[in-house]
Amino acid sequence: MFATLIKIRLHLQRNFCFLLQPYQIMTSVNLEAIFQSKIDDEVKIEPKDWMPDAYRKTLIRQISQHAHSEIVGMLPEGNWITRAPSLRRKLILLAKVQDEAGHGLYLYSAAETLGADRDELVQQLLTGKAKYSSIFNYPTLNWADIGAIGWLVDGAAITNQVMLTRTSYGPYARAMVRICKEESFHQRQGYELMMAMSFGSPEQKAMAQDALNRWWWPALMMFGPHDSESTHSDQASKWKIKRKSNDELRQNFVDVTVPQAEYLGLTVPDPDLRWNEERGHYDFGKINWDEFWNVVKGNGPCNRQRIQARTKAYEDGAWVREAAMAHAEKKEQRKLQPEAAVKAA
Ligand code: FAQ
Repeated sequence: MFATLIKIRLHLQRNFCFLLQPYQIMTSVNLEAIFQSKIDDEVKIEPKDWMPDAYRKTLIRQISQHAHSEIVGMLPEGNWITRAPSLRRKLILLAKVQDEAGHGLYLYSAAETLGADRDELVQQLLTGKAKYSSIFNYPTLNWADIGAIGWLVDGAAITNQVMLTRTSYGPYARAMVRICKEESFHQRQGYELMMAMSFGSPEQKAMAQDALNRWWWPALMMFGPHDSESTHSDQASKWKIKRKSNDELRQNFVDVTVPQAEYLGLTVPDPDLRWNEERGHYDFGKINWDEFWNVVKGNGPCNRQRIQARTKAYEDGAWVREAAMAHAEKKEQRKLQPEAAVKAA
């Protein structure tokens, strides 16, 4: 009965708060309760809604890390655009890498709706203050790596991001709908490339196997630490930012991907991998968490190279930002003083 009364009160406050008299100032406890009730009722949180500072901070952290991952993620594949073996493959790869840039753009924009300053976020990436996905610190050594990235890395990304289309923050959820559609194309092009290699010559098949050997474990690490070690998961789940845990998503990915490797005739590099009839899932071996944390802390095979490349891109792009600012200023002036602007021109 008491719970029902509270629910009714929250409903009235949430939907009819404009009727409240000015003297009825809501306490932060009230605001938090209204916020949580919206989350519980699957109502999306929008930029102008009240939200706890910690929710805003968590989202800015996660969305900006995600945006950084997208634009750093352009580098390992971008490296192969000039060396793609045919015009068809070059076009596909070019389009995919451009898509990743677009994903970065939507995500930085989503972070800006939370009051984050985009330039500050980029500075955090370039100075090593902000994280980005560990996976992009591994090198692309042969052409089959491009297939393995599409198949495994985009495959892991979709597994995680389909959940994020239902995340509680509206702009992030909506950005993820489009991103997932594109990632799904990326995953298919990667698998199609792996099929061409695996069903090709013995040398091509060996390249595909080598790529799988090197990308399998880093792909499993993309889902983050075990649930027991995950610092943000509990709170992120209460706020429905996350709807599945790191380990649940990792297991989903393994269950879906192992039969795909079997179809290709490739061997997953894990001697402990076997189907567990009782659990209805694959059991798999231990992840090397020392390697994971080492990469996350900046000591992976390509961390320095990646940040150097992003820093160069940022510096080389300074004139574009300056020109855009000057153009925006001119437009603003024209709006304020249309006649003076015409005379000056
Ligand atoms: N790498 O408490 P949790 C893509 C950090 S996009 C580096 O479990 P959370 C598309 C974590 O930040 C791939 N750091 O954290 C593409 C936290 O550190 P902090 C990126 C990691 O946030 C394809 C600490 O460990 N996707 O691939 C990693 O609840 C091909 C504790 O971890 C997203 O960003 C990692 N793998 O869960 C592009 C999706 N894992 O911040 C180009 C959105 C964890 O306290 C080519 N993000 N950490 O200093 C998420 O879903 C979550 O942030 C997780 C981590 C699941 C990544």
